[in-house]
Amino acid sequence: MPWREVNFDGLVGPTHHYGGLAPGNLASARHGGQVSNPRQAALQGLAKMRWMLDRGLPQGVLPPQLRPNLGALRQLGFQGPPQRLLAQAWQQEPTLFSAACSASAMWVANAATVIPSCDHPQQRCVLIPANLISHLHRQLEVAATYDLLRHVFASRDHFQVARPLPGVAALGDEGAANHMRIPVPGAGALHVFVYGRDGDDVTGPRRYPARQTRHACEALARAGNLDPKRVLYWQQLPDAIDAGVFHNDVIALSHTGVLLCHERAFVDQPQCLQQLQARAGGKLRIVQVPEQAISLQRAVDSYLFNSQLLGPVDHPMLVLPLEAERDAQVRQYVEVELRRALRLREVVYMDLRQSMSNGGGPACLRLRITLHESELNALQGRLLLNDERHRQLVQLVERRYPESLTLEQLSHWPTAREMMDIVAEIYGVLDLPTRLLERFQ
Ligand code: SUG
Repeated sequence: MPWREVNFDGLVGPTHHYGGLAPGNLASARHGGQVSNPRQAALQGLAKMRWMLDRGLPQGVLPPQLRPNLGALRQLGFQGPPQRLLAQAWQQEPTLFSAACSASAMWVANAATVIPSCDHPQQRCVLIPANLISHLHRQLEVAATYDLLRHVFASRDHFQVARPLPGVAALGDEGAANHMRIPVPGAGALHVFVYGRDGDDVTGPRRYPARQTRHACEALARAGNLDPKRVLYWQQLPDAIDAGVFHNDVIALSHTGVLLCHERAFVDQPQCLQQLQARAGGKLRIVQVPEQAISLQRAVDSYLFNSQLLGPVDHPMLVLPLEAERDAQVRQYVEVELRRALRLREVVYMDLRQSMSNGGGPACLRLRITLHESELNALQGRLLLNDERHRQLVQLVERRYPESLTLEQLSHWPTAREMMDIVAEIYGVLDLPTRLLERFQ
């Protein structure tokens, strides 16, 4: 098989904390201010990567970004040597300080939109970093993500790393979390782009922000040179956004030949699904979870849809968060209905509670990139995991990551510097140049 789907998971950074920074993301709001455990957070993510390796699935890793982001604090007007800069920012603007310390780059499903070379007329894999303009702490990821992707996917023969879309509200883009690439067995792939807002449209959500726009989706499809006949644009149901569906991957997921979604995910859903099936020549398995079986609210609270469908198309595996198992109604639905409807060979519930408390489930933590064998060989850095590299990362985390962290601790320069050193060590393990860290200084 020359093309393979590789899951690149974001390694949780040592400054992982609960900033309460993301309105509309209910878990983030609920846990804001709690004490975090960065070590456990990173180990939980690494355990998911280990599970993938044990099943022979290719698994990559993307490093955390350097935090606290001193460069961003300077840009925000704080001055002086690091100890003064950090102390002032913490005392005067704790929310800005939290944003500059956020480990949110771990949710790499928001890092970029990816169009693999098998879908591209010139056989180029296109990566478009998301502009993440909806929140400061997320927007601060963008420049470094761009630099990282430019380094890792440097080969011009294989890859094109585009610039993020211009950072204006009309072009809000949150990456792969709002894009479903659905390969149709024997007939190429279809691309569904999901948006929450279309221009000045007044039919959008009332309580919470819509993060992705239709204009952004259209620009992404153009940038990826996609054949318009293979692209669909769907609007998120405003009620779903208001119920906490801040990204499409909180309410729908796809795999080769499969779409699984809640009944109340999209505007004009019956027509959307009909059109999709027609474009696929009737070859898709589309499973809708009815409101009566699992309410929208239950779906958001359990993160049922923020799962990963993996492996063989006939009998895939499903990776869900532990929260889905803990809800008896959801578990029952998975074990009976989904096992049958998706012909699942294995169901596993992963403890990712440290990330989940910030609204980041299994699917948020990974960016899917379908790569040709020759592209895999062209990657720079040691980002593809094997037993040895996985072990190195686990040991590093166990040796250096803090077990408990409050934001205030990061306002002390020695602690902040220690966190920055840890990230530099991770770059060493992954064979990434430290020049990629310079823009934070
Ligand atoms: O953007 N949480 C992230 C979670 C991203 C989940 N990603 C996907 N669904 N693909 C967000 O809302 C919370 C950070 C804090 O509150 O400290 C946060 O940014």
